[in-house]
Amino acid sequence: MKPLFHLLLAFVLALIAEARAATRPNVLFIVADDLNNLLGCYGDPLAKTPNIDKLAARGVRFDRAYCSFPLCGPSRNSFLTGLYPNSTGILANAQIFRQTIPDQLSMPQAFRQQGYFAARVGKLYHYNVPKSIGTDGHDDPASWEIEANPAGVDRLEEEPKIFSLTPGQFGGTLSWYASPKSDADHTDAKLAADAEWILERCAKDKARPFFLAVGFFRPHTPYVSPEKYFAMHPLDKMPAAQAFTEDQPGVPKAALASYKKEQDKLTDDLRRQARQAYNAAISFMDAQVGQLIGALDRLGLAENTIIVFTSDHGYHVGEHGLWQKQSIFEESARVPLLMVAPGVTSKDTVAASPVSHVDVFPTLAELCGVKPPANLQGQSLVPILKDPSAKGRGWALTQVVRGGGIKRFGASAATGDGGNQFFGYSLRTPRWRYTEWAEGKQGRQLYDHDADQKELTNLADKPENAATVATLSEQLRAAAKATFPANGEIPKVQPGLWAPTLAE
Ligand SMILES: [Ca+2]
Repeated sequence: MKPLFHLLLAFVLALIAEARAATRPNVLFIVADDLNNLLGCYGDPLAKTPNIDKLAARGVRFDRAYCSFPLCGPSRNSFLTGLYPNSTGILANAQIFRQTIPDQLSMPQAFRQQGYFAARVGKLYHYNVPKSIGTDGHDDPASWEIEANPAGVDRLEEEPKIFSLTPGQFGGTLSWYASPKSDADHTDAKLAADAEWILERCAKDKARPFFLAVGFFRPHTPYVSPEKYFAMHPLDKMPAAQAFTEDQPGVPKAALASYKKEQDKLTDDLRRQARQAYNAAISFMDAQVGQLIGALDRLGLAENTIIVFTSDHGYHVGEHGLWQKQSIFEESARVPLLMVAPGVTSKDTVAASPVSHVDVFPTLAELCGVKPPANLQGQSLVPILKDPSAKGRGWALTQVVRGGGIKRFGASAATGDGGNQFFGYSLRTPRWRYTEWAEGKQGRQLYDHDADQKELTNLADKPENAATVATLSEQLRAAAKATFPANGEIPKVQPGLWAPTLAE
């Protein structure tokens, strides 16, 4: 009798474990690199993004979602830990929070520790693009059980053919190439294929729910994609004069400090080409999102899988005379954010209240019954997912570092020996964007989004706005103060802690 009883007990326990696993939803977390909101579902008339648009229609599209810092490394360390950069201590690229707050649980690590299978395909923490493609980048091994780092022809063969504003440089410089090779030859398609391979195995073995994070490298420079995506965006349809520099006299110098001298080389023709290549890279990445969601549907996983799609930060394509990232104007601070949560979200809904990347971790934790670390700084978006008209916190804060030269700021900011460096903080409410540089000592900006969505008229110094500025300034300072850890100190990079070294 005894062995039979034990057998029966084991059987019942296995059934209970399986039932519990089945009730916990999977997570498919998709991040694009340097993608702004120039997408069909966000109303861009030039975008060709049918797959991302279809994904948006499956759930909630957050219309006002913002990164916490418009640069890869600081932003990714922030949303993967659910802490603002002032609490991760990561204010520059090429670092990982294990060097500053080594005991902090990352989002995928928390899921892992509580029964999830966590896997990474491509860029989740910081990578040097394109040089680190095919490596682990500045990854956190504790976050994942499996990592996949495929590299395609864009990294391995085509670099000598890429046009660049500064020849030979691709990662931080506007650069592009229409490749004669197929989708399948390129890195992002290989990522989608690897992710599909993992999904196939997850579909066969449902003992544990999964947290699959897929980080595409496009549309980050170099804008390399197959020729057919360039053909989808004819050059003569691309805007030439994208630089709206009329507003520059009314703007603090720090607001425009992400400007790069090499961008003076841009002619109208080159601006058209750059925009074509950026749009093409988005369309190529969109096709890979389609592959991924198609696999989820084909494998019968969609009904129990939460899907999140976002980008690490926004991106300028000429607004205010700026290109790329590291500004805290709307185009650089704003990110796409789509969430589909079966049984929670309704189809084709839009949430208008401002939300932040730091809200993603508490949201997924609540949806999946995962206990998050006690020091998370965001809000759960579950009430907004259920009712997209819900207000939530009602604002989002984005931060950037200035001073000491934008190229060099990273190293010293991270070690905390600030020098001449100062912060810019920008607060977004439903109506206003309000920005303070060095607590106002280096300037302020106020934009009324009800009247000026392109942020062309700085209202901060107009006497009639004094009361609005005072209210927003108080709100911004309280929000900024709450981005620090309890002891008020930005954690410093500690020598000897995990510091990934890469071949290049
Ligand atoms: Ca990025």
